[in-house]
Amino acid sequence: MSEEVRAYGGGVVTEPGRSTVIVSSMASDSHTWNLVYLELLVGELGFDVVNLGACVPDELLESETLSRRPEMLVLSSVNGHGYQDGLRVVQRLRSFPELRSLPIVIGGKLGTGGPLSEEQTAELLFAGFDAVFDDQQGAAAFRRFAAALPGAATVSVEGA
Ligand code: B12
Repeated sequence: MSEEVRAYGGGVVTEPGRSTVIVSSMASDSHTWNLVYLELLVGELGFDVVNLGACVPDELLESETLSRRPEMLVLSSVNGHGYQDGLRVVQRLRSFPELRSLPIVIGGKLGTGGPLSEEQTAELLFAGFDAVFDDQQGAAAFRRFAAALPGAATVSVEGA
């Protein structure tokens, strides 16, 4: 039987047989519409989406990711602390052997001084992210990345 639960800042939408993607904020960030946007975008690509909501403690992010074994973890931050939160969180996640090969990406407004520098982006990648989607890039690069995952539906991402 399929399950469908939607809640403000913490929705779960599942259908049998589809791969799951976790969308989440990090501990410092209370913004929520970015997460709603991502939930819809990732859902359009054919995934079930678990939206953990805003201000997610590191421990909850770890336990949800370990127990749900998603196809991808998408982190979003827009409050300017995404660079610091992301560095901490991805290193913690990658310390679990089960999560070493999980695709983990981050996007949004990640720094307080506009777009991240090349050095900051490289640091996030070196710390364990598979991709960094700072706001300047728009959604097209992210859609291409997600659409290439094995569980994605066959959808056109041209012009996204
Ligand atoms: C509404 C809002 C709030 C509300 C949030 C309510 C809620 N329930 O969400 C409240 C009042 C709580 C709030 C608080 C704060 N806010 Co505020 N907020 C906004 C505002 C006006 C709109 C955000 C929004 O909902 N946008 C709509 C969603 C759909 O779009 P989005 O968030 O921009 O996300 C887009 C992209 O970033 C991208 N994206 C995001 N994540 C990801 C991830 C991936 C993987 C990808 C591909 C793309 C992606 O896609 C989205 C769609 O295009 C913005 C300014 C603005 N006009 O954008 C400031 C803004 C985000 N806030 C800001 C700040 C500074 C704060 C506070 C720190 C203010 C303060 N001093 O207290 C606090 C932080 C609280 C916290 N602990 O996080 C700054 C952040 C600046 C920065 N990054 O350097 C902004 C940009 C305002 C500004 N120009 O200074 N805020």
